[in-house]
Amino acid sequence: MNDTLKIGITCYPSLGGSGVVATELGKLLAEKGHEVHFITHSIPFRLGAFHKNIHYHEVEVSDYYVFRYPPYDLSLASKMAQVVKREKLDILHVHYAVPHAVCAYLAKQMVGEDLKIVTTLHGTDITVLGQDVTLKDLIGLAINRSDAVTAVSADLIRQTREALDITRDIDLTYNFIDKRVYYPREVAGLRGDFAAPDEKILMHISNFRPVKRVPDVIDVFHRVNREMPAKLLLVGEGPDMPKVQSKIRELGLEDKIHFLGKQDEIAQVISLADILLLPSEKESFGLVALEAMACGVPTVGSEAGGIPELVEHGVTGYLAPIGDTEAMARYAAELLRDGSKRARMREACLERAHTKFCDKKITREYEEIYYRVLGRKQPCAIAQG
Ligand code: GMT
Repeated sequence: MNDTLKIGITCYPSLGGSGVVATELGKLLAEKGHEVHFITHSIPFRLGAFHKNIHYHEVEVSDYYVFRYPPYDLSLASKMAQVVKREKLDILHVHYAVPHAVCAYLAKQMVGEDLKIVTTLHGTDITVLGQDVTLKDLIGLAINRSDAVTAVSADLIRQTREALDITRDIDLTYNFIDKRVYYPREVAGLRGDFAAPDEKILMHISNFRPVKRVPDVIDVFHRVNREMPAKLLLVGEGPDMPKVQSKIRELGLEDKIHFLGKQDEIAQVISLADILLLPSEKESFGLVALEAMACGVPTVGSEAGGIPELVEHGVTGYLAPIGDTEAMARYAAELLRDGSKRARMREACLERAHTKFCDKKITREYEEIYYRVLGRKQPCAIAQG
């Protein structure tokens, strides 16, 4: 029997941290010799270079004129079943419950019990959609029928139990970053493009959805800027952009804030910052804070969801209650004034990112789950790899 596995991965390929983590996991699994099959509607944006163990299967959706809405979920379930049968996959690992875990359940009905399903919960699939009466029971079904369920923070496990009345085991598997990509970059030359030598740089990166509370970012920056020369760099875009722009105009901060839009080279961009701001209202994990941590940049943000499991208050950043922009600004200003504290935090950030959230460690945790649900013994070489 071959020791390595054949793993299908489904995720949102074109947006969000869940897609990033799923793609990075697939790449690391492939590097370890597993055969990885992405089953998605487009090529995951972080997939990068060709790798012999990585395959991509595009989900095509019927546009038959009778359908008012193209039946993506049904096409995905059928595609999953086809790929499982043809490629003899052992596992389908789906990221984000809706619709992926539901589709995987349907695919399993088509191919039989030998197929094992691992579902990873990422955030609003539980904290928002789990409250939606039109989806709640379906999400509960998909979670209960998965062979293993993982969540990216202990807080998300707690919320899953509460929102959906789930009692089954859920494994905690934190998100991770690829340390070959996320490390402090040399950007001294670039800093001058955005800030004068005496100015501090604060940064926010998100999809500008209401849950991110980007107006709070502006408020925190406004308070910090009253105390010291500073610039704010905003990375990303999304629905709250008009609200954010009008708040900036209202406060007369146009000259102090740069919009960088969507960026690919996140490690390089984050390395420009002295502090990352993350005042979210919901955040099951907050991958961007881990990306910043791995680049040596502390986060000042809210205590929402899983953020306190990632950012250790007073050690790798500072956290305040959701909406308490005054406290966040106070913490940010204190840290920006104190160079030696920033240097200590930077070291603590690097240490924490590379130990607790180490890519190799977390890939091994997922592999252990795969072998467990398959009832197979994990080969030593893979466990130690
Ligand atoms: O749940 C979402 O709104 C989107 C999702 C995503 O695809 O980025 O974000 C969630 O998953 C990320 C990866 O695990 C986490 O880092 C984010 O904290 C989480 N977002 C929320 O909980 C709002």
